[in-house]
Amino acid sequence: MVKKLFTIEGMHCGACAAGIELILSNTEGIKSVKADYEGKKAEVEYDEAKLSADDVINAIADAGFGAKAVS
Ligand SMILES: [Cu+2]
Repeated sequence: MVKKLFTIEGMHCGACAAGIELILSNTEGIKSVKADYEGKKAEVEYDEAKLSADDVINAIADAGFGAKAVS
């Protein structure tokens, strides 16, 4: 498992953050998600054997938001 921080674009309220958490936590390979609307970021814990950072970014894009990995 790795924990990675992503910056999120397009969240306009706390419900957006909750939506990201819900969608990502239902994504295979993702263990936990903490989305922060105020901070415009999300911390995602995922199985790097199943997903890459790009896969996480794609899952966030499918939820309707832009994401970038924070290195
Ligand atoms: Cu919203």
